[in-house]
Amino acid sequence: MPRSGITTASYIRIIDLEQHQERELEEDDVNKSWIQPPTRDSPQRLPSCSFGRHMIFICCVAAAFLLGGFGGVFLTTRWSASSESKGTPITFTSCKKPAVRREWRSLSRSEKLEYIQAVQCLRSKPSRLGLGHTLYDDFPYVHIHIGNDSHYTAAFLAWHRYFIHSYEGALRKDCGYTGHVAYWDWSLDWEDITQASVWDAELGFGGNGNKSDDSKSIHGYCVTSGPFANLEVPYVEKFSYPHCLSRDFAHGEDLACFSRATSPSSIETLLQVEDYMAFVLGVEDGPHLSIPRAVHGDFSTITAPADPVFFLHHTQLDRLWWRWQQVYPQRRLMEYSWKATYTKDPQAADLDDPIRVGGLAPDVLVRDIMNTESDVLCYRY
Ligand SMILES: [Cu+2]
Repeated sequence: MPRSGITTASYIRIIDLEQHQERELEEDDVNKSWIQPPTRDSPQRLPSCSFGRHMIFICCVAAAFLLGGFGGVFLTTRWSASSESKGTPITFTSCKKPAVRREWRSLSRSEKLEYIQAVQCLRSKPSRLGLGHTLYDDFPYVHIHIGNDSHYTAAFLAWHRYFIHSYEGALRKDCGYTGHVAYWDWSLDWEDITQASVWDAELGFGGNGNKSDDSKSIHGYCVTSGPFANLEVPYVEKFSYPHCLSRDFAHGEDLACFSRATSPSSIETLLQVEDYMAFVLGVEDGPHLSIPRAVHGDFSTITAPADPVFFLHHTQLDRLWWRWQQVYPQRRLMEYSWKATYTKDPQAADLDDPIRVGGLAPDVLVRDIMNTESDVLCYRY
């Protein structure tokens, strides 16, 4: 019997948390995934650089680039309710000395070890949501149950900004970490992201899945080296499916294809985008998806925060947004438009929309976190 993976999906017994019963993982469950990774069994590993419905968004981004020169307002007219009509950026009073988030490889040996130990510590703390898993597991849980609605909406960057902040809060308050979350600048590794220092077995998060390990995995193989070796992950998306932390690095053409969106020139192009919606889409469909597609395993599911590298990846995406905002801070620190949620008939996004992280941290409004140097956040890059 095949072990795991999409083509073998019908063999996986899962606990459906919504139906409260055990059943088989069906193809349809997997099709809800926002990555839809292939398996090693599929004849064609991935359609090379084209991804079904995501192509629509890529086309939107391309259109935005084109329209930019002629007044990109056309694209956002329907969703333009909130951004500039709400006036100038708010001045914050209590953020006097913002924390500076740093790139992973700039951390000293002891700083890296302190970060890794704090992440491991989350596994020894009870769920803040009162669920039967650890504080570590609260994050993938909240990402699938709440954060998923932010994908392909105005809230994508904002929701994840606050989600990372909540994670940093847990590392510091629950696990005594004295530093700040770090980012992985994959544009420095884009020629082979599988060789990046974040995968180090001692001063990183472990490397590729181990093909000779037979334990239950998802979309890859168990990570058996490093500080997160044989880490037990309770969920795959909304389902109970205890398995090991899994990865299966892409290689060859696939890897080259995925890595393109993380190259320095791609990032520079992205930072030139004028319009907020086009920028968010460009980040989400570009580098945001590249890394999960290259890593596979848990990272390629919506419970991706089960892989600790998720947070370094998303902090880098947050840094891109910060850099984009810093180009025209007066305007962009309050620029927020498009649709509010990923539903059939969504409302226009508004700066007064709530950001909820299910009790991991207090609810806030989008306007509270647009500026990283707000009283709520207080950090910079
Ligand atoms: Cu997400």
